[in-house]
Amino acid sequence: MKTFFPEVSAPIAYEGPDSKNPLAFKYYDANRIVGNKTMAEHLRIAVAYWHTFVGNGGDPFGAPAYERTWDTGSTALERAEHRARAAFEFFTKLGVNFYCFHDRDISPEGANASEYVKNMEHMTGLLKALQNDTGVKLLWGTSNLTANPRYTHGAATNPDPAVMACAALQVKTTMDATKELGGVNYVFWGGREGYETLLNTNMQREMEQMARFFHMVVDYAKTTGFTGQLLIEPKPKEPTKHMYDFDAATVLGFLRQYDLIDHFKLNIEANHATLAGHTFDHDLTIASMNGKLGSIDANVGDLLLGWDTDQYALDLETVTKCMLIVLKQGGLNPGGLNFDAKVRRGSIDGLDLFYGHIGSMDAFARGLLTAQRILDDDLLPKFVRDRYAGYDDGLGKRIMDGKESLTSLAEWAMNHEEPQRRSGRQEMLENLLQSYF
Ligand code: XLS
Ligand code: NI
Ligand code: NI
Repeated sequence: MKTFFPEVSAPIAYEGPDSKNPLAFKYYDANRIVGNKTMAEHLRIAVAYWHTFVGNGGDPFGAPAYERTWDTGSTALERAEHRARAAFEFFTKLGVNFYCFHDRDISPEGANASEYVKNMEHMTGLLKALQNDTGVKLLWGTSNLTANPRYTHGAATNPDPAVMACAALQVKTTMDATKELGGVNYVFWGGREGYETLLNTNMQREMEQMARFFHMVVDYAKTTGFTGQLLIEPKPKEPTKHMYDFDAATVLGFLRQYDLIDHFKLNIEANHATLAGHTFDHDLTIASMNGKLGSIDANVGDLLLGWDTDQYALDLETVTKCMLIVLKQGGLNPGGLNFDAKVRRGSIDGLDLFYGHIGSMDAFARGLLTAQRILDDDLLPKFVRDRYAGYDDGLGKRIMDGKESLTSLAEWAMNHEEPQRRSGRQEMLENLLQSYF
């Protein structure tokens, strides 16, 4: 049988922190028990089909830069088949259990709607067979509602309802495929759900359209018995200047306003959080404290560049803070860590795809181990708990129990000394965090 990654002959093995083998894991040890489950169960790592097998290294200044061994075949469908076989060879050799796709990543759009549906059915059949052969599972599916020029002014938020109908066809078809493949989540990222200028835009109507669309999605999932978790992935800008799903807090407000809050969770992407002017752990925390952190797009941006560079996350502090939040909420299942990341344009070999994933899998494994140690030691969490202890009893508890009023508190302040000031100990805590690395 043809192999697409001949440079990697055996599955990537765990060799431990002292290994200098670039094709080995130093920290990611799938079956190692951390706390109450294995590393693989904690991390639920997924490969992103689009960046890894479709991305061609092209950018606004240059043509495609990669020559992929799987990008061969006389028809688009044949090329899609080769790509699928390459993808499953990659998953197996890397040793990951999950993958994620957009409809257009796995299957050619075709010349019209019925060709689109036919191609999707064909490719779903092939992916199902490959899943059965390898045991690799689908973490989530999604529809690409950004690339086709018909979506220039939005999909569900387009002023033309005929465009919403096209989006409906894609979401219905992709959700059917996701269900058929046993996918446990379905993601919505609204890249063109937003606007460029209010001179031509009725924002209120567009938001109402988007809400209606999501209600139709919820109804469809119910009637077809798709039980996967529905997820919305916030992003503030790019490709559209103003995007409605700006960040976690904005999406939560939208879901509450339009009575959708019970049906969706969030898929938080690191690079999107930083584009919104937040840190990754800020948006993770907003989602998690609302019981809505469903899944994660694990990547990182470049703070010197102002766009979604989608790089493999390596920074230990960032990944540790992420895993702390995940551990504290008891895990991500059925979500996971989708590596929504790509190699740089100059990294032209298939082998580079392995290096990118290996490095970031190791980083998240270290992040997990470090976060578990931090929780076990209970020094950092205890500091935060103690900081709010005033609200655990006495005056603070009475306030939170609704037993005080503005008047009674004012009187309390009149009868007491100025509050004692306390240091936030930021530098001490930063040093403590460093001591774990
Ligand atoms: C783009 C998004 C996209 C989603 C899936 O910025 O990250 O890749 O994850 O549509
Ligand atoms: Ni993403
Ligand atoms: Ni992104």
